[in-house]
Formats: sequence, C-alpha cells, structure tokens
Amino acid sequence: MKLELIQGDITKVAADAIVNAANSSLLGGGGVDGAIHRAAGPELLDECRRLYAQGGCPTGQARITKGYRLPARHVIHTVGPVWRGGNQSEEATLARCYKSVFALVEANGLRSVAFPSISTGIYGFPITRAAPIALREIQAAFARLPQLEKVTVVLFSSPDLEVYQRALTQLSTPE
Ligand code: AR6
Repeated sequence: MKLELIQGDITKVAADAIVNAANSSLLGGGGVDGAIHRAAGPELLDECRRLYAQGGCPTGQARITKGYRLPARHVIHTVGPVWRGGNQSEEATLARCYKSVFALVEANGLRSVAFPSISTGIYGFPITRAAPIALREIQAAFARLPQLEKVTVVLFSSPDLEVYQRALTQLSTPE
C-alpha cells in the first residue's frame, strides 16, 4: 500500500481513476472540474448529461464515468460541501465524499486512484482542516480494501502540498 502526495495537474495522472471535485449537476464548472472536462473531451460531458438526467450527484455522493481522452481509465465525480463557517456538518460531509469515492473504487475493482483537494478551491473549505480529513479517510481505505495499491493526492500549488505533508506528519506522530 502506497500513499503519495505530489504537486501537479491531475489531468496528467495515469491511474485507474482520478477524482473530480464536481458540482451536483455534473455538467462541468471551473477549477479542477473544468480542467478535467477540457482534457477528457466532449464525450465526458455526454456521459455526464446522462447522469444529470438521472438526478446528477448530491453533495457527499459520487458517480463514476469513463476517462475518455484522459490517461486515467475512469473519472469518479464527487461533490464536496460548500464551506459555510464550519457549523453545517461540512467536515462530516467532506469525509463522506472520500467514503463514497472508495465505495466505487471497491465496487469497480480499481487499484489506483488520484484525488485533488476536494472543496478547498471555489467551495472555500480551509485546506488546513480538509487535509487531515482526506488523509484519515485514505488511510482507512487502505486498511479496509486489500485491492487498493496506490493513492495519489495531487496538489495544484506547492503551499497546498506543504499543508498536506504537514498534516500527514501530524497524523503519523500525534502529540
Ligand atoms: N489538478 C489538480 N488540482 C487542481 C487542478 C488540476 N488541474 N485545478 C485546480 N485544482 P476546485 P471545489 C485544485 O475549485 O473547491 C467547480 O466549478 C485547486 O487549486 O476545483 O471542490 C465545480 O464545478 C483546489 O486546491 O473545487 C464546483 O462548482 C482543488 O483543486 C466547484 O468548482 C479544488 O478546487 C467545486 O469547488
């Protein structure tokens, strides 16, 4: 089992699946969602339109599509919480996103998955609070899923990467 934290562009990552930080329409948007749709090509939007017709993806849930022109075989779309100050169960909802993604990883027999930092861009979730939630859920998935070989967290900026690296150190050496 292997967890990697890297800085980069998730659309370049070859994995069984990359995760998209989408909105509940699944019809595209800005941030990593826009980048994934641009790189995957219009066939991704066609498949997402069919999911939209079936209700899209409520916050905290996840849906899987093919990866089309991406190096990744699949895209797992999840919808993170919008940060509203921290008293609207945002932390539990963010944890639920990771659990929903790993449920699809399990159901589809995937062995490698790459995540962006869900909710910490346009949705405004403080990254220092999101990082330990993400890392804890990833560690729980490794403990639960024997099929899982590699999880990569792809941070877009070097300050974001440092936040995740610090959070990982703190999780492994709690005071
Ligand atoms: N690779 C990796 N990470 C990226 C990339 C990339 N190519 N591009 C951006 N990020 P955001 P959210 C980082 O805003 O907060 C969309 O409009 C970014 O720096 O993409 O969950 C959706 O349609 C940040 O750290 O997602 C929704 O409406 C992280 O990805 C809404 O934004 C997440 O930022 C979702 O907002």
